[in-house]
Amino acid sequence: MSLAAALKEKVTAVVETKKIADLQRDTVKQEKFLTNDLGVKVSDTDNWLKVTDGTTSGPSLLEDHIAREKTTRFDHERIPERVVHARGAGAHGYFKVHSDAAKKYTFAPVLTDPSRTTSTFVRFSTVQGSRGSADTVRDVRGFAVKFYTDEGNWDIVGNDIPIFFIQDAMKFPDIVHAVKPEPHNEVPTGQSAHNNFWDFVGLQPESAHMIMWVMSDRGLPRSFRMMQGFGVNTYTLVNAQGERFFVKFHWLPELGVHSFVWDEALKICGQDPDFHRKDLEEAISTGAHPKWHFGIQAIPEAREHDFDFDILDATKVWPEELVPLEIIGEMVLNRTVDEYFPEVEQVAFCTSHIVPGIGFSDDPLLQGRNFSYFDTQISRLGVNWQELPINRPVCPVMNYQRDGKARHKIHQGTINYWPNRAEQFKPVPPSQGGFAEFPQKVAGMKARMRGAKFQEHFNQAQLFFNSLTEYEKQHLISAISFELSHCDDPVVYESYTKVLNNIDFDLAKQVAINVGGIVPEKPARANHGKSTPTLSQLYYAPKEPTIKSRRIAILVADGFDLAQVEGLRAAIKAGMATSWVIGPRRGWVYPEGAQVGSGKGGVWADHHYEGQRSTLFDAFVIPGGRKSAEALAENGRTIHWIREAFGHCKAIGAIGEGVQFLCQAVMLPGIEYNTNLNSDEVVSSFGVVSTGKISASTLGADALKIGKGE
Ligand code: HDE
Repeated sequence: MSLAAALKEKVTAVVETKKIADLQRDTVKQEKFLTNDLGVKVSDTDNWLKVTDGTTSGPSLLEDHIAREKTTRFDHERIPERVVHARGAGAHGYFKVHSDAAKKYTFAPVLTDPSRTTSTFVRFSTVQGSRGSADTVRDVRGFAVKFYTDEGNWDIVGNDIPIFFIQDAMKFPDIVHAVKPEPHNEVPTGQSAHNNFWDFVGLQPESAHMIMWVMSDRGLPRSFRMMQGFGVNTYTLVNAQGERFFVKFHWLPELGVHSFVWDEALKICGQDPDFHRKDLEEAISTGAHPKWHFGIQAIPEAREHDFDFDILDATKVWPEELVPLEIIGEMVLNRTVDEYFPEVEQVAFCTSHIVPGIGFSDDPLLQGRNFSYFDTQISRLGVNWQELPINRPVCPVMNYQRDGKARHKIHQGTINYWPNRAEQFKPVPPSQGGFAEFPQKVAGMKARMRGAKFQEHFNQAQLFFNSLTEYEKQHLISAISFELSHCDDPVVYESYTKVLNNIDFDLAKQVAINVGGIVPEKPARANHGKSTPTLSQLYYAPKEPTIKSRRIAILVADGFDLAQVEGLRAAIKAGMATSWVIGPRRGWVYPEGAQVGSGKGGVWADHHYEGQRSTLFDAFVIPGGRKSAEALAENGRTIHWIREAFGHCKAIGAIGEGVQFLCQAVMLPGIEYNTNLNSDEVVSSFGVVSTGKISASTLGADALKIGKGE
């Protein structure tokens, strides 16, 4: 089914969750006629009311209330974009826990009742770019989840990276000003490659660990569906016995963690700036519903100080050897939005949205966030933003908060205060579900300070770098070199080399050489040599290789082998991937034996060779058919498709005469080809190849899967 057809079908799709049912209240049932905003039928929406002598048009009349309404509404269509995370995409889904295993940590039913299905809405985003910026830039990705629980809304406003740039919320305006476009010329868009950002992080070494992550392949996710998600901050859970635990929340993608190589990501920014947004829509609409496992790391209150880092410091991970990750549930996204603005643009997340059984910690970043999100929503959406359809809870809301701009609710009765003689909506004791703070003992002096363990910034940056594979390290070195090469102030790139020298001597040396910095003579600090497997993204490759939801291009010209193409498409469909025929024109392409232009007996090519680029697909197959292979070999653009895909380590398969074209295109005579694979085997081998994105030099011949003509 085409994407357009799949989206149409969704209009009548089954309502699955409470939130979707709730949204139906505001979903417009389409009528056949046009009205103004007040329901008066409109006879002409194309011509402003004018004075005319019957042949010429005279001045337009202010009196035209229909034209004025249309124009005024248009003039006010925009709201302020989010100050960060302006560019995003969203989808609906549901969350379930596998058992009541988390009861030892919390009494929150959303985390402990396996009979429940909780509606969720997720918004993914980039951080730096404005609303119209490209999807595939190097950046952190937002991963914000709203749970519409029966006890009220709970938000985990997280990222795809487990740590953050700064330790204290008071530094947030500074880091954001530094990374955003520079004030004098509003440059650059969607990039951190500029003087101000690297100046700031050079002077703020607490960001060193986060820089390692963003400059690694994590900064270039292949898809929102192939990213981990993290709550980042330290939250708390409280169980029925009143015991408290510090926790970190994790999302693990079913499809594994995968990234672009930098060259692909750069090109896609221009070739298809909406790549991630469309990828999410395509996967959900074609039935490959994105899924994440949900896990928690928990530390009992009594062990808070047992670690050599502060567990409330958001620039540190909790290594899984020290604090194991327990998988307790899963989330599936199964519905695209109906309309972007009321759902994705108006959704408002707040870290302060929690439900009984879940609590905050003294993490100084979280404490500031708890103030900032509510505040920012007032500026974006007005004080009654909680009433917007996408934000309102699925359980009753009853209180004495009233009025304000754009109030929707109408309360009956004479009372809008508490206490009142009628005892309307009474406070609920904790034993009956009322929220109560954990009775935490607090003593101390007021001071602007950070804890002693907050002063150490490089141990975990080193741990991360040491844990990467060789090719991941190379990618990271190239990324920092790219960024610092875009900084033209020597003070900036020279000082960042000094920061890197605290992490790894070779890393610092290589970057300094690449960007014209001062090459260090000795390490500023010894490398502790420790590593841990869970930090490399290769660790998250799916246990069973899969091609699910991958985009596979079949490159043909007239004269291709029809049986092979049909076999390939069936095998691709069976693996829940999508196949795309790329041909000399969009329209019918004819197999061996058929007359070109006869209008039947061919396959429909989805795109012309110039209509797409290799970067937009995960794998490629060239079927047999002598004439088809010869025509492909004579075309510069199709040769480029294959060479570029090979350079990006994509899986490439060929069958029959297609093998000859492939060998010619990549011009690598030393490669040993496996010529004994049939269509099914070629397609299933793609899963193996696509589990790790590694550089061409290290992957080499494995990227080529070549089959015989079956
Ligand atoms: Fe945010 N952040 N943030 N942030 N953040 C916003 O809220 C803020 C931080 C994150 O899809 C804003 O609604 C402060 C960490 C996501 O709608 C704002 C601090 C993490 C989103 C804000 C942080 C995030 C935001 C802007 C430091 C990862 C997009 C618009 C103390 C855990 C949510 C808005 C969406 C958005 C403030 C740091 C994630 C201004 C003060 C750490 C995913 O309120």
